Amino acid sequence: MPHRDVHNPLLFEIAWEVANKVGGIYTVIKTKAPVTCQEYGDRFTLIGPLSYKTAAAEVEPEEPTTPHVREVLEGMASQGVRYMYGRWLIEGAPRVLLFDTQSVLDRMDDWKGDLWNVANIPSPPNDTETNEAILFAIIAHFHEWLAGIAIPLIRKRHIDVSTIFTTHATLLGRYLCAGSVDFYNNIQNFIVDEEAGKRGIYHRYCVERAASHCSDVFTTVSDITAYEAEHLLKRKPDGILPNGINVIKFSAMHEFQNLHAVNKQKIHNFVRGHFYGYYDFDLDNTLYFFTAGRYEYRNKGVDMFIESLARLNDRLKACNSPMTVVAFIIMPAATHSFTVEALKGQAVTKSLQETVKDITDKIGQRIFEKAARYTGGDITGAVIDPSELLSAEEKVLLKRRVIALKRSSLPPIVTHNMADDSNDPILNQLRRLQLFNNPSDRVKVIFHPEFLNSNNPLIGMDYDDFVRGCHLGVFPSYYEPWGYTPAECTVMGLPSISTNLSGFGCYMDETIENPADYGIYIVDRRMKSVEESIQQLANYMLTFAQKTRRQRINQRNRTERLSDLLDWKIMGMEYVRARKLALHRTYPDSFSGHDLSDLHNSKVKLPKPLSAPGSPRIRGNGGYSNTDQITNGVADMSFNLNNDEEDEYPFPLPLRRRSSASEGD
Ligand code: G6P
Ligand code: 1S3
Repeated sequence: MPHRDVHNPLLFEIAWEVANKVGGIYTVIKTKAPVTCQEYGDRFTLIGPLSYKTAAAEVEPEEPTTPHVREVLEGMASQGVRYMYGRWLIEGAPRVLLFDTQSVLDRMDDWKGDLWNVANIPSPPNDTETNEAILFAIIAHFHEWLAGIAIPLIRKRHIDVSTIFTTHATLLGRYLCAGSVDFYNNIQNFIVDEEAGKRGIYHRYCVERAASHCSDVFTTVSDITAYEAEHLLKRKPDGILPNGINVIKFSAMHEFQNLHAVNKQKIHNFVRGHFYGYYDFDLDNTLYFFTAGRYEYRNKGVDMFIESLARLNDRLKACNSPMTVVAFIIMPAATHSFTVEALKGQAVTKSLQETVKDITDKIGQRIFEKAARYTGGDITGAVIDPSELLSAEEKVLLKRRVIALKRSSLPPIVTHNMADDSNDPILNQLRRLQLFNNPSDRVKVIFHPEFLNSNNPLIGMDYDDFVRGCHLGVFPSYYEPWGYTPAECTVMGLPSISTNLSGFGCYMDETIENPADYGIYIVDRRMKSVEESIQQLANYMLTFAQKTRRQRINQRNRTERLSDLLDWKIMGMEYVRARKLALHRTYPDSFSGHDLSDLHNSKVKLPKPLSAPGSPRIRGNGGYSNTDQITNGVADMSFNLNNDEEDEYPFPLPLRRRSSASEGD
């Protein structure tokens, strides 16, 4: 038995999305890995399920170097457990251990019995997701109910391990919000067992609730989800572990602005094709707004986005605005294929472009020949006679291309043939509000029911590039424990709209004196009626649409400056605290003499810098050091305004210090 060293513990972090992309938790695990690797080195291992489809590309297999890990794994292998051990091919190259749950299928009934006998958690036979989770569970820092099954068993069997459970949402909260209940105003009143039972998720709820109660430290990702957990899981979280992100800093500020311009051109190309025949608006006065994410119509606030777009359309028309807003909705749904109409638009526009290029090349060649042969007389007549610029053949070709651009139908509001077109909530709302891409509309809409990638024949761009090319991300979520989409916008220097029902929105609101100055707009969905929130969202979009280009450029600079605030170098400190607290609770004798309250108030050391500091500075020395003070998870930051960038009035206000009180109630 290896000697227990609580001051240099081994850390295992367990989640269903380790090297296995399903949703937002994959981003948490992957982007946080570099800071955790830096802190724990070889003592850190991530544990997840083995998906042969993705693991081959994500993991480089290697032998375990630590003797007791090797021993344990050999013991498991001898009992038929299949696994893959190696380095995850991401920044930080953490060690990963992926288990093939199918290899222990024959033991499922034993373990289900165990779960019932030891922890009184039921598990019905036909819930495959729960069954897989039962085959998988192990030790230490667990993310979500799917990974948390081991926690009650560890507790009941007094296994010598310190456990943390982080929930990134609650099962019941997500279900309740997706329905038509007034969730936040009734949160105290739900009879949780009954609500879970009605939705067929009672056994899953039991796992989640047991994991939250049996863990040494229970955490979630935001105050709003902590509030939800307190009422629905009946344990108040010990702390909040907000989600960070990996910030890529360009050496020059203009670099990300250039990327915006380059990627905007690519979106322009798609828009020219999509609106062919009705492409009568000025791209120089066109703004690209978008929303993206999993298709949770109400939870992700798409309903509110569309409603507000209709209001924006009316208001832009009413004030005779020269601006056009093209609003993209990127949310995967069941589809059959791209529509012929959408593909045709790109094809005919491309043909026109190629023909024009061909003809202009030839015209250039002809002018050159004539100019080179010029021997005297009227230069204009001899060299650049306009009537001779185009040959008869070229004129015909050009006419054919232009005629091909004619169409009898309006530019489509959706790019794909939907599997269930007539019941699709997004399409039905667009129809009800008559957002049909009429020429008179100042707001055009494009629903792209598939995630983006660079091989896409319509918008051939990866998601990040698409975001960079847009002007504003709009995420008016009703249920959003954190919300990576607006955070990703921020680090790419793109203004965004979120809500005070999203973890990200609340965090920014608590942290920044006046978030809108930085391009962080937060819709109030807590204290306002639905109608008022819709109006507020429409107002934000209108105000944004009325900005000059210069103002937009300035605002993007400010938004980008916030990125260090979201960096794992800062956010990761909360994980450090949670681990300390867990160790204190599990092994109090090893920490005698240390005041536990210290964990909340003391100076916590930051790991060594991973890269050069960005513009929001840790006050005092302009860079991270081991002695920088972190208070309540947010560095004591000041903004360096003495830089070369031009900024306009009002100058950004100082960051607000985060209060220790939760705003969740
Ligand atoms: C970036 C580029 C500028 C360009 C601007 C367009 O800042 O560096 O050259 O003019 O984007 O901004 P807009 O908000 O109009 O897309
Ligand atoms: C959850 O993923 P979701 O989109 O289902 O976890 C994410 C990571 O913590 C979080 O950003 C998101 O709000 C949650 O909802």
